[in-house]
Amino acid sequence: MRIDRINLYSAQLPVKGGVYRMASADVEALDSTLVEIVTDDGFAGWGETCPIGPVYQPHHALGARAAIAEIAPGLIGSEIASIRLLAKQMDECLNGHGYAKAAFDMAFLDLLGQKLGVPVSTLLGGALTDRVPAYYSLIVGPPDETARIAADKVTAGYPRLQVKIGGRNLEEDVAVIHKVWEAVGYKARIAVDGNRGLTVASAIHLDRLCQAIPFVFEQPCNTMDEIATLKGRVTHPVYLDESTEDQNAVLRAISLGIADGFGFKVTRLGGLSKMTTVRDLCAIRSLPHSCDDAWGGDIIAAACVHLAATVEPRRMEGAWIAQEYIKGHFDAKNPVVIRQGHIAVPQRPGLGVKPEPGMLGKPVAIY
Ligand code: 0XW
Ligand code: MG
Repeated sequence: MRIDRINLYSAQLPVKGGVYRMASADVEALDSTLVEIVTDDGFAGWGETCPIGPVYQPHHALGARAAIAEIAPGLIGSEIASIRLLAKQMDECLNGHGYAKAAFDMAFLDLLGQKLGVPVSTLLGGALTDRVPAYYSLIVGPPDETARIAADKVTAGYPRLQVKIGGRNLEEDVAVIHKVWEAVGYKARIAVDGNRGLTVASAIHLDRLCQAIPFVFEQPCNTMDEIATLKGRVTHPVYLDESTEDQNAVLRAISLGIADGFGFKVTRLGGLSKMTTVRDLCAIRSLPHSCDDAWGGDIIAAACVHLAATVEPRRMEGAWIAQEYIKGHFDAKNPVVIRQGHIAVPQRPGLGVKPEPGMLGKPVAIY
């Protein structure tokens, strides 16, 4: 099974409802990048990377495609057998750019799974469940409306809610947290996500003003150093998300003892294969985490769910997929869907999803 051709596609994903609002940015449409690896024995493997705009992380759509252009020619003719060898080959073509390499890593695993007749979750060590919990992300919004949506989502079956805050006055952020708690109470676990938007001082005030509400405080401040200063000064558990830019950042946060859990994103960490390492580090220290990505269609959704299925359920914070905020699916026959707040793990070989032929239009590049 050798790589014969690589097709590169771009897909526009408008945000359902108009805008997705976070402290760090408002986004209205996302530009997703997909790779299709075609092999000499007639298989096609898919990968995807979809930064949520150019300012959320040091990632952007054109950057992903430029990195792929640097790597793809060097992969033609390679055998799909050892994922580690393929990773080494990618590193020999381009330093860094894990979020672009992640799309290839997904496609390699998709191909290997199809060839061996096993789902990707098996290649990642094996599934512990056939259904993973999802969580709903409530965008930065007015307190009453946010609380109403929160209650609806709990009724719909979501076991966890993420409440976005930041980028506005403290009073509104505190009010939103109280209102959501009054609306859902213990019926859902709550994460309050600052998306890097608070100062250390605001984070400390918010923590005290919401003292009795059990939530985890996700990425309140911009840098890992700022977050490190919160240790011992806030009472809510602190989770890192955007600061964990690579495996080393995760290792550092765990060894410094400054993270009580994580929001992990598959592409940011360099792909599913690299995610298995941080998954296992978290297992050693009993640290909970999610399995998310910044955005994306069915390919990224499937990747997150396969990985989530391999995490010990008591530490699984949920898989976030963009389904609630995008229209339709790349794979209408076998879509990755949230039902009653949970997602069935694809059981077909490989990722178990394929964009319908022709739906992505012509490739933007062929290697
Ligand atoms: C909820 N998410 C996983 C989706 C958006 O990219 C933001 C992100 C987060 O937790 O920050
Ligand atoms: Mg987050």
